[in-house]
Amino acid sequence: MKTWKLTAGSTARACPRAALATLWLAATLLKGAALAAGESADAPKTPPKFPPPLPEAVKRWQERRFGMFIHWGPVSLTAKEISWSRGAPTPIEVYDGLYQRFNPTNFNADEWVRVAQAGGMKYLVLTTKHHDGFCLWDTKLTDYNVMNSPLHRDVVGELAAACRRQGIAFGAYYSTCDWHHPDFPLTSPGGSVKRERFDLDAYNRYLLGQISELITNYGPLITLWNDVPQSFEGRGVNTIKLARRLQPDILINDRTGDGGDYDTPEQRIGDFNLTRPWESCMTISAHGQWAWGGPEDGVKPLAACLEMLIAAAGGDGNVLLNVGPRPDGTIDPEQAARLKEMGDWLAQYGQSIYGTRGGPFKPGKWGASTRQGNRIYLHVLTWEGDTFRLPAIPAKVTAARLLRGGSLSFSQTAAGLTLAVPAAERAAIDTVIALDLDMPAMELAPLAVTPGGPG
Ligand code: JFZ
Repeated sequence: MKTWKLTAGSTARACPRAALATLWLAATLLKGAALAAGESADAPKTPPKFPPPLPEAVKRWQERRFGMFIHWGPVSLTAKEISWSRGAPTPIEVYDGLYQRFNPTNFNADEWVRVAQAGGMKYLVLTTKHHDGFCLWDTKLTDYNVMNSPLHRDVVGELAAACRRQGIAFGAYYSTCDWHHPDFPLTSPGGSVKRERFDLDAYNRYLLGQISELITNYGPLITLWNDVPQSFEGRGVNTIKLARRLQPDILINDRTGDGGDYDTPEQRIGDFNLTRPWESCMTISAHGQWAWGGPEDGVKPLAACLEMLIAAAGGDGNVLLNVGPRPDGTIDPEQAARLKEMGDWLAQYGQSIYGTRGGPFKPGKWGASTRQGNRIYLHVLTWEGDTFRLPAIPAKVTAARLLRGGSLSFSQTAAGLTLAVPAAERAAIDTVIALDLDMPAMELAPLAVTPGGPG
């Protein structure tokens, strides 16, 4: 059980984010200890508190594999982190007044979607409301929204429509906690300050009302992406029930206060898991910032970006890669250019990512494997010599080839598989090899590849 409560201790005041992270980690460790102590899969199952997702909805979402996360709002005017900079370094009154200057006249939803498409991304998730409480849509439930900024345009509505026009799925990030809302128990900085007066039931009604607006006015949504359910344990079930009632095929992430349909490892790639769906959320920013970080923020190298996607697909997970658009409404050309490079790679190798499942060879330093039909795709990232060895599989490999062409030698014995690709034939980042089998690749049990890389 994850706990999201914050104690208003001195550490929390000095560095709320770090304190929050520590609590999160402690909860995760406790959970691990409980599992080790025998609370295993065999333990009597408590009935699920909410209806499960539709399996076909999970499957369609997994097949997309790669999505664009967008963190945006008036905070982009400061180049500081969204919500976490409210209170420190930006004084609360200053932060809360930013929307009065929020006039990103170059915002063009179709252009954002084009950037996502060029990056090979198949869905898009926008921060409709982050922890700072500002709403990017025409909500009837608060005046603290984009219609009252000089922009005076429904950003969520325009983006949802552009996604529909261009055939990409749209999802809504909606922060569970709200450090601006007077009924929410915690406020800035970082949710570390407890309000004297609050009304969590009233806030929960507000949250449900807003989620209802988002699904009804801008749906169908591929996902409802809740975040940081401080004080919300036991209430998430209401969110999930409402969302499922309004849209039976919606997916809901695990940050509602009561879990959800998929896990969301943050700023790291999830572990290999074929049973529990997951999606890693990652920043393209070199400094790990979610919102616009200014012209010096920089982007991660192409190799790092592709390796995220390859390791995630190999572990059977998705990647939601974040951009932070600028205060003028455009996506930073440096971020867009990196995405275009990823899209160019996917245009060549997409068949080894989209619509595949992870395994059977578990991901590691060596690389990763994906599979579909009677085929395994090997993504070899690290070579130690020309030869590459893999453990034996109970299937006959009928053909082996380099996906982009070129020569490859291959043999299969009872001991395993041996592949050799001369250095000149290897790709700079990822050498993709297709192995055709005499049976469905999903029937193969997962296998670890020797640490340090085979060969
Ligand atoms: C959360 C947000 O706070 C962040 O701004 C961003 O939106 C990201 C996708 O999600 O990040 C978190 C959530 C929880 C912790 C740390 C960062 N935590 O509990 O330590």
